[in-house]
Amino acid sequence: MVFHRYGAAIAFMVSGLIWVPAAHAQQHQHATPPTAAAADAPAASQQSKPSESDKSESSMSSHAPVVFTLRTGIAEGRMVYIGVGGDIDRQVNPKLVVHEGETVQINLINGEGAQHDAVIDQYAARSAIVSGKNASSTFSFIASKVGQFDYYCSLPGHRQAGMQGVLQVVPGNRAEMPSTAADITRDPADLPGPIGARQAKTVRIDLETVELKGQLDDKTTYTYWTFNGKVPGPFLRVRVGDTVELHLKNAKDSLMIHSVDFHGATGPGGAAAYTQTDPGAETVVTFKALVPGIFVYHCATPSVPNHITNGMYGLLLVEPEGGLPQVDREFYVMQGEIYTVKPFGTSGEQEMDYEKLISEKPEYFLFNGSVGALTRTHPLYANVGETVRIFFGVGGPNFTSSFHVIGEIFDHVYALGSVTSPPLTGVQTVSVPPGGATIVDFKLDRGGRYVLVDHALSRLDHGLVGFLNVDGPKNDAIMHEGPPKQ
Ligand SMILES: [Cu+2]
Repeated sequence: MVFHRYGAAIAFMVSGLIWVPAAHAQQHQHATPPTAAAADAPAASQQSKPSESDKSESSMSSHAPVVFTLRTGIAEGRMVYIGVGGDIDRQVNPKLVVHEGETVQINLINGEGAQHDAVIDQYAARSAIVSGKNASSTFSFIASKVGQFDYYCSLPGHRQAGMQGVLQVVPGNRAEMPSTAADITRDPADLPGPIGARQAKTVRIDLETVELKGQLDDKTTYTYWTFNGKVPGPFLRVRVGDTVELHLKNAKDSLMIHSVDFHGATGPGGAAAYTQTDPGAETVVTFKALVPGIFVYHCATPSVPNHITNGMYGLLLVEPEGGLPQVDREFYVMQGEIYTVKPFGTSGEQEMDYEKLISEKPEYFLFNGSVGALTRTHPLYANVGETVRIFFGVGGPNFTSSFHVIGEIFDHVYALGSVTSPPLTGVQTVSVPPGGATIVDFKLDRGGRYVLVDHALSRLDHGLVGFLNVDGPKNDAIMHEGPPKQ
Protein backbone atom coordinates (compact mmCIF):
# COMPACT_ATOMS: atom_id res chain seq x y z
CA MET A 1 0.00 0.00 0.00
CA VAL A 2 1.22 3.46 -0.78
CA PHE A 3 1.24 5.56 2.33
CA HIS A 4 2.37 9.01 1.31
CA ARG A 5 1.16 10.24 4.63
CA TYR A 6 2.86 13.57 5.10
CA GLY A 7 3.47 14.57 1.53
CA ALA A 8 -0.11 13.80 0.80
CA ALA A 9 -1.32 15.55 3.90
CA ILE A 10 0.12 18.80 2.81
CA ALA A 11 -0.54 18.35 -0.87
CA PHE A 12 -4.11 17.93 0.16
CA MET A 13 -3.99 20.84 2.48
CA VAL A 14 -2.42 23.12 -0.07
CA SER A 15 -4.90 21.98 -2.65
CA GLY A 16 -7.58 22.85 -0.13
CA LEU A 17 -6.16 26.34 0.04
CA ILE A 18 -6.25 26.77 -3.71
CA TRP A 19 -8.95 24.55 -5.09
CA VAL A 20 -11.31 21.89 -3.81
CA PRO A 21 -11.49 18.58 -5.68
CA ALA A 22 -15.09 17.97 -6.68
CA ALA A 23 -15.29 14.49 -5.21
CA HIS A 24 -13.90 15.74 -1.94
CA ALA A 25 -16.32 18.63 -1.80
CA GLN A 26 -19.19 16.19 -2.19
CA GLN A 27 -17.89 13.97 0.53
CA HIS A 28 -16.78 16.47 3.08
CA GLN A 29 -18.92 16.11 6.17
CA HIS A 30 -17.77 19.11 8.14
CA ALA A 31 -19.56 22.34 8.76
CA THR A 32 -16.70 24.55 7.67
CA PRO A 33 -15.58 24.38 4.06
CA PRO A 34 -12.14 22.81 3.53
CA THR A 35 -10.67 26.14 2.50
CA ALA A 36 -11.44 27.70 5.86
CA ALA A 37 -10.49 24.57 7.75
CA ALA A 38 -7.09 24.53 6.12
CA ALA A 39 -6.32 28.18 6.54
CA ASP A 40 -7.62 28.53 10.06
CA ALA A 41 -6.55 25.25 11.58
CA PRO A 42 -6.11 26.22 15.21
CA ALA A 43 -2.50 26.45 16.16
CA ALA A 44 -1.52 24.19 18.99
CA SER A 45 -0.16 25.80 22.10
CA GLN A 46 3.53 26.01 22.71
CA GLN A 47 3.43 23.37 25.43
CA SER A 48 1.29 20.70 23.84
CA LYS A 49 2.91 17.68 22.31
CA PRO A 50 2.47 17.16 18.59
CA SER A 51 0.20 14.18 19.16
CA GLU A 52 -2.13 16.26 21.29
CA SER A 53 -2.11 19.15 18.92
CA ASP A 54 -2.99 16.79 16.08
CA LYS A 55 -6.26 16.01 17.80
CA SER A 56 -7.14 19.66 18.15
CA GLU A 57 -6.38 20.34 14.51
CA SER A 58 -9.02 20.49 11.86
CA SER A 59 -10.21 17.46 9.97
CA MET A 60 -7.68 18.31 7.28
CA SER A 61 -4.82 16.99 9.30
CA SER A 62 -6.49 14.51 11.65
CA HIS A 63 -7.64 12.63 8.57
CA ALA A 64 -4.09 12.20 7.32
CA PRO A 65 -4.74 11.43 3.66
CA VAL A 66 -3.62 8.17 2.15
CA VAL A 67 -2.59 8.35 -1.50
CA PHE A 68 -2.74 5.57 -4.06
CA THR A 69 -1.58 5.87 -7.64
CA LEU A 70 -2.99 3.49 -10.25
CA ARG A 71 -1.85 3.25 -13.88
CA THR A 72 -4.03 1.58 -16.49
CA GLY A 73 -2.38 -1.16 -18.52
CA ILE A 74 -2.51 -4.65 -19.93
CA ALA A 75 -1.42 -7.68 -17.89
CA GLU A 76 -1.84 -11.33 -18.94
CA GLY A 77 -4.05 -10.21 -21.81
CA ARG A 78 -6.49 -8.33 -19.58
CA MET A 79 -7.15 -4.64 -19.03
CA VAL A 80 -6.06 -3.82 -15.47
CA TYR A 81 -4.97 -1.18 -12.99
CA ILE A 82 -1.32 -1.41 -11.94
CA GLY A 83 -0.12 0.06 -8.64
CA VAL A 84 2.55 2.78 -8.82
CA GLY A 85 4.94 3.40 -5.95
CA GLY A 86 4.95 2.40 -2.33
CA ASP A 87 3.79 -1.01 -1.19
CA ILE A 88 1.40 -1.52 -4.13
CA ASP A 89 4.14 -0.89 -6.68
CA ARG A 90 3.63 -3.06 -9.81
CA GLN A 91 0.75 -5.01 -8.27
CA VAL A 92 -2.14 -5.83 -10.61
CA ASN A 93 -5.50 -4.49 -9.39
CA PRO A 94 -3.97 -3.91 -5.93
CA LYS A 95 -6.07 -4.12 -2.80
CA LEU A 96 -6.24 -0.61 -1.31
CA VAL A 97 -6.39 -0.83 2.48
CA VAL A 98 -7.36 2.23 4.51
CA HIS A 99 -8.74 2.91 7.95
CA GLU A 100 -12.18 4.21 8.81
CA GLY A 101 -12.33 8.00 8.71
CA GLU A 102 -9.19 8.47 6.64
CA THR A 103 -9.12 10.74 3.64
CA VAL A 104 -8.25 8.71 0.57
CA GLN A 105 -6.76 10.24 -2.56
CA ILE A 106 -6.56 8.16 -5.74
CA ASN A 107 -4.45 9.28 -8.66
CA LEU A 108 -5.32 7.63 -11.96
CA ILE A 109 -2.80 7.65 -14.81
CA ASN A 110 -3.58 6.48 -18.32
CA GLY A 111 -0.88 3.97 -19.17
CA GLU A 112 -1.77 2.94 -22.71
CA GLY A 113 -4.09 5.47 -24.40
CA ALA A 114 -7.57 3.94 -24.33
CA GLN A 115 -10.28 5.80 -22.39
CA HIS A 116 -10.64 4.85 -18.71
CA ASP A 117 -11.85 6.07 -15.36
CA ALA A 118 -12.03 4.78 -11.77
CA VAL A 119 -15.27 4.67 -9.80
CA ILE A 120 -16.31 3.61 -6.29
CA ASP A 121 -20.12 3.53 -6.22
CA GLN A 122 -20.60 3.37 -2.45
CA TYR A 123 -18.70 6.62 -1.99
CA ALA A 124 -20.11 8.34 -5.09
CA ALA A 125 -16.47 8.94 -5.89
CA ARG A 126 -15.07 8.95 -9.39
CA SER A 127 -12.20 10.23 -11.46
CA ALA A 128 -12.58 12.11 -14.70
CA ILE A 129 -12.19 10.02 -17.87
CA VAL A 130 -8.53 9.92 -18.85
CA SER A 131 -8.11 9.67 -22.62
CA GLY A 132 -4.57 10.14 -23.90
CA LYS A 133 -1.56 8.18 -22.77
CA ASN A 134 -0.19 9.71 -19.53
CA ALA A 135 -3.37 11.74 -18.97
CA SER A 136 -4.24 11.74 -15.29
CA SER A 137 -7.04 12.52 -12.88
CA THR A 138 -7.18 12.74 -9.09
CA PHE A 139 -10.11 12.37 -6.74
CA SER A 140 -10.54 12.05 -3.01
CA PHE A 141 -13.14 11.09 -0.45
CA ILE A 142 -13.43 10.26 3.24
CA ALA A 143 -13.64 6.53 4.00
CA SER A 144 -16.62 6.86 6.34
CA LYS A 145 -18.06 3.37 5.76
CA VAL A 146 -16.34 0.16 6.89
CA GLY A 147 -16.29 -2.74 4.44
CA GLN A 148 -15.04 -3.94 1.06
CA PHE A 149 -15.93 -1.89 -1.98
CA ASP A 150 -15.04 -2.38 -5.61
CA TYR A 151 -13.21 0.22 -7.58
CA TYR A 152 -13.62 -0.27 -11.32
CA CYS A 153 -13.60 1.33 -14.75
CA SER A 154 -17.09 2.42 -15.80
CA LEU A 155 -16.41 2.48 -19.53
CA PRO A 156 -18.48 -0.18 -21.30
CA GLY A 157 -16.92 -3.63 -21.00
CA HIS A 158 -13.80 -2.56 -19.11
CA ARG A 159 -14.86 -3.87 -15.71
CA GLN A 160 -15.66 -7.26 -17.25
CA ALA A 161 -12.32 -7.17 -19.08
CA GLY A 162 -10.47 -7.00 -15.77
CA MET A 163 -10.41 -3.40 -14.56
CA GLN A 164 -11.63 -4.03 -11.05
CA GLY A 165 -10.06 -4.11 -7.58
CA VAL A 166 -10.99 -3.81 -3.93
CA LEU A 167 -10.91 -0.90 -1.52
CA GLN A 168 -10.95 -2.27 2.01
CA VAL A 169 -11.93 0.10 4.81
CA VAL A 170 -11.00 -1.42 8.16
CA PRO A 171 -12.54 -0.23 11.43
CA GLY A 172 -10.68 1.92 13.92
CA ASN A 173 -7.73 4.23 13.72
CA ARG A 174 -4.46 3.31 12.12
CA ALA A 175 -2.21 2.22 14.97
CA GLU A 176 0.83 4.37 15.45
CA MET A 177 3.75 2.25 14.34
CA PRO A 178 6.31 1.87 17.08
CA SER A 179 9.53 3.56 16.16
CA THR A 180 12.03 0.94 15.14
CA ALA A 181 14.98 3.27 14.76
CA ALA A 182 16.44 6.45 16.19
CA ASP A 183 14.77 9.84 15.71
CA ILE A 184 17.45 11.67 13.72
CA THR A 185 15.41 14.83 13.12
CA ARG A 186 16.84 18.10 14.37
CA ASP A 187 14.33 20.17 16.34
CA PRO A 188 14.24 23.51 14.46
CA ALA A 189 14.20 25.28 17.85
CA ASP A 190 17.47 23.55 18.80
CA LEU A 191 20.06 26.26 18.30
CA PRO A 192 22.21 28.37 20.62
CA GLY A 193 21.16 31.94 21.38
CA PRO A 194 22.74 35.10 19.99
CA ILE A 195 26.33 35.98 20.88
CA GLY A 196 25.80 39.72 20.57
CA ALA A 197 28.46 42.11 21.79
CA ARG A 198 31.56 40.33 23.06
CA GLN A 199 35.24 40.41 22.13
CA ALA A 200 36.60 37.88 19.65
CA LYS A 201 38.07 34.80 21.34
CA THR A 202 39.03 31.17 20.75
CA VAL A 203 35.99 28.87 20.61
CA ARG A 204 36.31 25.09 20.89
CA ILE A 205 33.78 23.09 18.84
CA ASP A 206 33.40 19.32 19.13
CA LEU A 207 31.73 17.36 16.36
CA GLU A 208 31.27 13.61 16.25
CA THR A 209 30.42 11.76 13.06
CA VAL A 210 27.90 8.99 13.74
CA GLU A 211 26.40 6.41 11.37
CA LEU A 212 23.06 5.15 12.62
CA LYS A 213 19.77 3.70 11.51
CA GLY A 214 17.08 6.36 11.72
CA GLN A 215 13.41 6.78 11.05
CA LEU A 216 12.93 8.21 7.53
CA ASP A 217 9.13 7.99 7.64
CA ASP A 218 6.82 6.42 10.17
CA LYS A 219 7.22 2.92 8.69
CA THR A 220 10.50 3.49 6.90
CA THR A 221 14.08 3.43 8.13
CA TYR A 222 17.37 4.46 6.53
CA THR A 223 21.02 4.38 7.53
CA TYR A 224 22.03 8.00 8.06
CA TRP A 225 25.49 9.43 8.37
CA THR A 226 25.39 12.43 10.69
CA PHE A 227 27.20 15.04 12.70
CA ASN A 228 26.23 14.37 16.35
CA GLY A 229 23.41 11.94 15.50
CA LYS A 230 20.94 14.43 14.01
CA VAL A 231 20.13 15.90 10.60
CA PRO A 232 21.16 18.60 10.09
CA GLY A 233 24.24 18.67 12.32
CA PRO A 234 24.38 21.10 15.24
CA PHE A 235 23.89 24.81 14.59
CA LEU A 236 27.30 26.37 15.24
CA ARG A 237 27.56 30.02 16.26
CA VAL A 238 30.67 32.18 16.52
CA ARG A 239 31.45 35.85 15.87
CA VAL A 240 33.68 37.41 13.29
CA GLY A 241 37.30 37.37 14.41
CA ASP A 242 36.85 34.28 16.58
CA THR A 243 39.40 31.48 16.31
CA VAL A 244 37.67 28.12 15.95
CA GLU A 245 39.40 25.07 17.45
CA LEU A 246 37.53 22.23 15.81
CA HIS A 247 37.76 18.67 17.11
CA LEU A 248 36.29 16.06 14.76
CA LYS A 249 35.81 12.63 16.27
CA ASN A 250 34.66 9.71 14.14
CA ALA A 251 32.68 7.15 16.17
CA LYS A 252 34.37 3.78 16.73
CA ASP A 253 31.60 1.83 15.04
CA SER A 254 31.66 3.92 11.85
CA LEU A 255 32.36 2.10 8.59
CA MET A 256 33.48 5.20 6.71
CA ILE A 257 36.11 7.91 6.97
CA HIS A 258 34.47 11.31 7.53
CA SER A 259 35.60 14.94 7.48
CA VAL A 260 34.23 18.47 7.48
CA ASP A 261 34.40 21.35 5.00
CA PHE A 262 33.38 24.71 6.51
CA HIS A 263 32.22 27.20 3.91
CA GLY A 264 32.87 29.84 6.56
CA ALA A 265 36.58 28.96 6.77
CA THR A 266 39.42 30.02 4.50
CA GLY A 267 42.03 27.36 3.70
CA PRO A 268 42.46 23.99 1.97
CA GLY A 269 39.12 22.22 1.58
CA GLY A 270 37.54 24.51 4.17
CA ALA A 271 39.43 22.33 6.71
CA ALA A 272 38.59 19.05 4.94
CA ALA A 273 42.27 18.63 4.09
CA TYR A 274 43.07 18.37 7.80
CA THR A 275 40.03 16.46 9.05
CA GLN A 276 39.85 13.17 7.10
CA THR A 277 39.20 11.02 10.15
CA ASP A 278 39.29 7.23 10.48
CA PRO A 279 36.70 5.37 12.56
CA GLY A 280 37.62 5.74 16.24
CA ALA A 281 40.09 8.57 15.54
CA GLU A 282 40.02 12.32 16.16
CA THR A 283 41.46 15.21 14.18
CA VAL A 284 41.87 18.84 15.18
CA VAL A 285 42.01 21.94 12.99
CA THR A 286 42.10 25.61 13.86
CA PHE A 287 40.75 28.38 11.64
CA LYS A 288 39.84 32.02 11.91
CA ALA A 289 36.29 33.23 11.17
CA LEU A 290 37.27 36.06 8.85
CA VAL A 291 33.93 36.88 7.24
CA PRO A 292 30.51 37.16 8.87
CA GLY A 293 27.58 35.31 7.28
CA ILE A 294 25.53 32.14 7.40
CA PHE A 295 27.56 29.24 6.03
CA VAL A 296 27.01 25.57 5.24
CA TYR A 297 29.37 22.92 6.56
CA HIS A 298 29.36 19.35 5.25
CA CYS A 299 31.36 16.17 5.09
CA ALA A 300 33.88 16.23 2.25
CA THR A 301 35.00 12.62 2.01
CA PRO A 302 34.55 10.93 -1.38
CA SER A 303 32.01 10.26 -2.66
CA VAL A 304 31.01 13.64 -1.24
CA PRO A 305 27.39 13.65 -2.54
CA ASN A 306 26.94 10.26 -0.92
CA HIS A 307 28.02 11.61 2.47
CA ILE A 308 25.84 14.70 2.05
CA THR A 309 22.69 12.86 0.97
CA ASN A 310 23.05 10.61 4.00
CA GLY A 311 22.74 13.65 6.27
CA MET A 312 26.20 15.16 6.75
CA TYR A 313 25.51 18.91 6.60
CA GLY A 314 24.79 21.79 8.95
CA LEU A 315 25.05 25.58 9.37
CA LEU A 316 27.70 27.81 10.91
CA LEU A 317 26.64 31.37 11.71
CA VAL A 318 29.49 33.85 11.93
CA GLU A 319 27.85 36.84 13.58
CA PRO A 320 28.94 40.33 12.55
CA GLU A 321 30.36 42.53 15.30
CA GLY A 322 27.49 43.30 17.68
CA GLY A 323 25.34 40.48 16.26
CA LEU A 324 22.26 40.45 14.04
CA PRO A 325 19.18 42.58 14.80
CA GLN A 326 17.25 40.91 17.62
CA VAL A 327 14.11 38.87 16.98
CA ASP A 328 11.76 37.00 19.33
CA ARG A 329 12.38 33.49 18.00
CA GLU A 330 14.99 31.83 15.86
CA PHE A 331 14.64 28.56 13.95
CA TYR A 332 17.04 26.26 12.12
CA VAL A 333 15.86 24.43 9.00
CA MET A 334 17.80 22.62 6.29
CA GLN A 335 16.70 20.89 3.11
CA GLY A 336 18.17 17.73 1.61
CA GLU A 337 17.38 14.86 -0.74
CA ILE A 338 17.54 11.09 -0.25
CA TYR A 339 17.93 8.61 -3.11
CA THR A 340 16.44 5.23 -2.24
CA VAL A 341 16.25 2.14 -4.44
CA LYS A 342 12.54 1.73 -3.76
CA PRO A 343 10.01 4.48 -4.41
CA PHE A 344 8.93 7.13 -1.93
CA GLY A 345 6.41 5.71 0.54
CA THR A 346 7.78 2.16 0.66
CA SER A 347 7.87 0.76 4.19
CA GLY A 348 10.82 -1.04 5.75
CA GLU A 349 14.56 -0.42 5.64
CA GLN A 350 15.63 1.51 2.52
CA GLU A 351 18.97 1.40 0.72
CA MET A 352 20.73 4.22 -1.10
CA ASP A 353 20.64 4.05 -4.91
CA TYR A 354 23.94 5.34 -6.29
CA GLU A 355 22.64 5.47 -9.88
CA LYS A 356 19.78 7.72 -8.81
CA LEU A 357 22.21 9.84 -6.80
CA ILE A 358 24.54 10.55 -9.68
CA SER A 359 21.66 11.08 -12.11
CA GLU A 360 19.93 13.40 -9.60
CA LYS A 361 16.65 11.48 -9.27
CA PRO A 362 15.75 11.61 -5.57
CA GLU A 363 12.81 9.79 -3.99
CA TYR A 364 12.70 11.99 -0.87
CA PHE A 365 12.94 15.75 -0.37
CA LEU A 366 13.18 16.57 3.33
CA PHE A 367 13.34 19.35 5.87
CA ASN A 368 15.46 18.41 8.91
CA GLY A 369 16.10 14.83 7.91
CA SER A 370 12.81 12.92 7.75
CA VAL A 371 9.25 12.92 6.44
CA GLY A 372 7.12 14.75 8.99
CA ALA A 373 10.11 16.25 10.86
CA LEU A 374 8.53 19.72 10.82
CA THR A 375 4.86 18.71 10.68
CA ARG A 376 4.45 15.88 13.16
CA THR A 377 7.66 15.64 15.16
CA HIS A 378 8.74 19.26 15.56
CA PRO A 379 6.36 21.82 14.03
CA LEU A 380 7.51 25.41 14.57
CA TYR A 381 5.55 27.44 17.12
CA ALA A 382 5.26 31.17 17.68
CA ASN A 383 2.76 33.79 18.81
CA VAL A 384 1.02 36.65 17.05
CA GLY A 385 3.04 39.85 17.45
CA GLU A 386 6.39 38.06 17.53
CA THR A 387 9.19 38.39 15.03
CA VAL A 388 10.69 35.13 13.85
CA ARG A 389 13.89 34.35 12.01
CA ILE A 390 14.61 31.21 10.05
CA PHE A 391 18.17 30.22 9.27
CA PHE A 392 17.58 28.16 6.16
CA GLY A 393 20.25 26.14 4.38
CA VAL A 394 20.40 23.56 1.63
CA GLY A 395 22.60 20.52 2.16
CA GLY A 396 21.28 19.00 -1.01
CA PRO A 397 23.45 17.58 -2.42
CA ASN A 398 21.84 18.60 -5.73
CA PHE A 399 18.62 20.62 -5.65
CA THR A 400 18.14 24.38 -5.29
CA SER A 401 15.29 25.32 -2.96
CA SER A 402 12.71 28.00 -3.70
CA PHE A 403 12.07 28.60 -0.03
CA HIS A 404 8.65 30.06 0.75
CA VAL A 405 6.29 30.28 3.71
CA ILE A 406 2.69 29.97 2.53
CA GLY A 407 0.66 32.88 3.91
CA GLU A 408 3.61 35.06 4.92
CA ILE A 409 5.95 37.57 3.31
CA PHE A 410 9.57 37.83 4.41
CA ASP A 411 10.22 41.29 5.90
CA HIS A 412 13.97 40.76 5.56
CA VAL A 413 16.00 38.37 3.45
CA TYR A 414 19.76 38.14 3.80
CA ALA A 415 20.20 37.01 0.22
CA LEU A 416 22.76 34.27 -0.40
CA GLY A 417 23.51 34.33 3.33
CA SER A 418 25.31 37.67 3.21
CA VAL A 419 25.01 39.73 6.39
CA THR A 420 27.42 42.40 5.19
CA SER A 421 24.96 43.59 2.53
CA PRO A 422 21.69 45.24 3.55
CA PRO A 423 18.83 42.70 3.63
CA LEU A 424 16.18 42.68 0.93
CA THR A 425 12.68 43.64 2.09
CA GLY A 426 9.24 42.34 1.19
CA VAL A 427 10.22 39.04 -0.43
CA GLN A 428 7.87 36.13 -1.25
CA THR A 429 10.30 33.34 -2.20
CA VAL A 430 14.06 33.04 -1.85
CA SER A 431 16.27 30.85 -3.99
CA VAL A 432 18.85 28.88 -1.99
CA PRO A 433 21.41 26.78 -3.87
CA PRO A 434 22.97 23.55 -2.60
CA GLY A 435 25.80 24.47 -0.29
CA GLY A 436 24.12 27.84 0.31
CA ALA A 437 21.97 29.40 3.01
CA THR A 438 19.85 32.41 3.81
CA ILE A 439 18.34 34.20 6.79
CA VAL A 440 14.71 35.36 6.65
CA ASP A 441 12.87 37.48 9.24
CA PHE A 442 9.18 38.20 9.44
CA LYS A 443 6.62 39.50 11.92
CA LEU A 444 3.53 37.43 12.68
CA ASP A 445 0.43 39.57 12.32
CA ARG A 446 -2.31 36.94 12.30
CA GLY A 447 -2.88 33.60 14.02
CA GLY A 448 -3.21 30.35 12.07
CA ARG A 449 -1.07 27.82 10.34
CA TYR A 450 1.67 28.85 7.93
CA VAL A 451 3.36 26.27 5.77
CA LEU A 452 7.07 26.02 4.96
CA VAL A 453 7.67 24.75 1.44
CA ASP A 454 10.04 24.66 -1.44
CA HIS A 455 7.81 26.32 -4.05
CA ALA A 456 8.88 23.67 -6.51
CA LEU A 457 5.69 22.17 -5.12
CA SER A 458 5.87 18.73 -6.70
CA ARG A 459 8.36 18.04 -3.90
CA LEU A 460 5.46 18.16 -1.42
CA ASP A 461 4.58 14.64 -2.50
CA HIS A 462 8.15 13.58 -1.73
CA GLY A 463 8.01 14.69 1.91
CA LEU A 464 9.02 18.36 1.76
CA VAL A 465 6.83 20.43 4.08
CA GLY A 466 6.84 22.07 7.50
CA PHE A 467 4.28 23.85 9.68
CA LEU A 468 4.59 27.12 11.56
CA ASN A 469 1.68 27.20 14.01
CA VAL A 470 0.95 30.70 15.22
CA ASP A 471 -1.09 31.17 18.37
CA GLY A 472 -3.14 34.29 18.76
CA PRO A 473 -5.98 36.31 17.32
CA LYS A 474 -7.01 35.82 13.72
CA ASN A 475 -7.01 39.52 12.95
CA ASP A 476 -9.96 39.99 10.61
CA ALA A 477 -8.66 43.33 9.38
CA ILE A 478 -5.82 41.46 7.68
CA MET A 479 -7.85 38.58 6.25
CA HIS A 480 -11.23 37.04 6.79
CA GLU A 481 -13.67 34.97 4.84
CA GLY A 482 -16.37 36.81 2.95
CA PRO A 483 -16.99 40.44 2.03
CA PRO A 484 -15.60 43.42 4.02
CA LYS A 485 -17.12 43.89 7.46
CA GLN A 486 -18.75 47.17 8.47
CU1 LIG B 1 31.24 11.65 5.83
